[in-house]
Amino acid sequence: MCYVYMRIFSGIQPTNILHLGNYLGAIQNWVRLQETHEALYCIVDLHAITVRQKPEELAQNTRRVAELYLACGLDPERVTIFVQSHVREHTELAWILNTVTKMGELERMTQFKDKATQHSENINAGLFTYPVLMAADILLYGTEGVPVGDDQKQHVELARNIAERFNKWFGETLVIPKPLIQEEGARIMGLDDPTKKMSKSAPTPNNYIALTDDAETVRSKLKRAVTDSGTEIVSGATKPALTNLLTIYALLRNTTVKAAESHFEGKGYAAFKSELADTVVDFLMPLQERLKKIEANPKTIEKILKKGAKDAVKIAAATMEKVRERVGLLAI
Ligand code: ATP
Ligand code: LTN
Repeated sequence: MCYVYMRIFSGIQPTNILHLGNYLGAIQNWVRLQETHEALYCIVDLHAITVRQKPEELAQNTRRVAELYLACGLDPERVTIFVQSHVREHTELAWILNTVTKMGELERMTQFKDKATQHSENINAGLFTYPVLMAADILLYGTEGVPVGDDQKQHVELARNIAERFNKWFGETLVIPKPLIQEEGARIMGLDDPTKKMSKSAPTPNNYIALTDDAETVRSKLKRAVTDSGTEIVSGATKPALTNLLTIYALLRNTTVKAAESHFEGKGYAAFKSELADTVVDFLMPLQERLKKIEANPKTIEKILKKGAKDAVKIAAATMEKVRERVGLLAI
């Protein structure tokens, strides 16, 4: 077998509980990639604070994301799992990269525009330079591939531009990364509004299925989920809601949307939604069982995060040494 062995890096913000969009758009791919790649998976707590967080909840959410990484199938023996703020080099490189990034580039970022609208009471400088910190995350590790959902493509492209400019100004230093985006599931839409992505900071929990939702909650959220006009269970440009629900069904059943459409031919919305709910529950229950076992052993997570930070620092510190020298910062 021919393996492409390259270093990959990705991260999730501990802003709330993870949802099916995070799993199908990102983590499911991360689990596959761990077999063939050298992977670092980060919990990006410094990104999370660009939106106000309750301090007592942030630490808890950070631990919870680490637990969910394991429950979803990431293997700490194979991959490096760590918390962004435990590796100080992220903020140091971000500062230097701020000086290589143009205001206009950041003004074009659609996530900034969305978040600035959502949080108009707190449009802070960190929210604006968020993509620079993300570029630092990626570039610190000589990352070649960044497995993310479609919404993050623009940020990874900016990281490429920043790296190219840095190399041009200071000489070949940083590896140019590529986004790794799966075709299906790259953008799971909200259950209450299929024109916007499923998001953990959506105004209502009816927007998403959290990985920790119990069976009853899943059924009730899917029952309420918006559908399109008509009676047939089919996907297509004029059927955004059904396309989304069929995609979730197909991805969890390891089948195609086409096959799912044939399966539901002649059946109504109620039958479809009920089978979809069974599918989601069958996926979530074993995951939640694993989560319970992981939660019962808090020391294990602490050990994994400590070891992860130690391994990450080794790579990050070496990159920073090179970067400092290239930029001309005095060494002592
Ligand atoms: P928020 O909405 O609070 O900004 P989020 O739900 O978008 O958060 P992130 O932490 O920003 O979650 O994203 C983690 C990963 O999950 C990223 O790779 C992102 O691309 C992916 N992702 C997030 N939402 C979706 C979605 N609806 N469909 C597919 N992938 C998604
Ligand atoms: N911005 C990303 C989270 C994130 C990330 C990263 C993803 C921060 N740093 C580095 C990949 C690589 C998001 O909002 N999903």
